Amino acid sequence: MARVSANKMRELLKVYFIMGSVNCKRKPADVLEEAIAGGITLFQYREKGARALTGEEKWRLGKELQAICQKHHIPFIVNDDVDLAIELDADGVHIGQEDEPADLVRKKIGDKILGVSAHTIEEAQKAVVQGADYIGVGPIFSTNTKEDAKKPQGPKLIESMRKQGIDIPIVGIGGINIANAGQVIASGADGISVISAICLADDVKESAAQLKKATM
Ligand code: TZP
Ligand code: MG
Repeated sequence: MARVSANKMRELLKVYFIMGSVNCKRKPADVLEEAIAGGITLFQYREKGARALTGEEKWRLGKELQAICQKHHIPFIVNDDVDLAIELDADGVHIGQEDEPADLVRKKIGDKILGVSAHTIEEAQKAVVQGADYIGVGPIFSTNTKEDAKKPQGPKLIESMRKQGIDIPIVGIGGINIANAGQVIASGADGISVISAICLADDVKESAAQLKKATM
């Protein structure tokens, strides 16, 4: 397969749901099924933090969630763990600035989707050169989900990246919910990525659907 086109990537980023066992109060497979029913467009398996699964168990949950994504034709992205992404033959991988350099990851994964977290214009420019298909920008708003999150940047960061000519697909992340999702899109993002706004919602399907509406 060829590299995903930028236009296709922009579509996939609309409602990007990120989740691991640590984020869920219920069975992750059920949460994912409901989120897909609500209309999410992309999924990232992010098994991270205290009490995160490791080894065989991490692999097994990944396999289970990937099968659900495949059934519904939702691309399955693995966070950080390039080896796991290759082992599972995932659709892509998402890496941060502390992970292996993006150009080396690109060499390892071939045409799979490559996402890179970027917090500054310089990081964004570098990700483009190194072969990212999209960048994740944030935290936009304050978040309780990521323990080591940087200071919230507000939608202005995305706006200034666009003004400075960064035209790669961008997804905003961090503290995004139904009420503020529109601001993120208005700032120039192609989509929103969320953990708690879907994972911890009373009605997961409805919340995913409302988030989707907010991006249109
Ligand atoms: N990276 C920056 S903020 C964040 C990550 C993984 C956490 C996003 O979680 P939430 O619950 O949508 O704020
Ligand atoms: Mg990382």
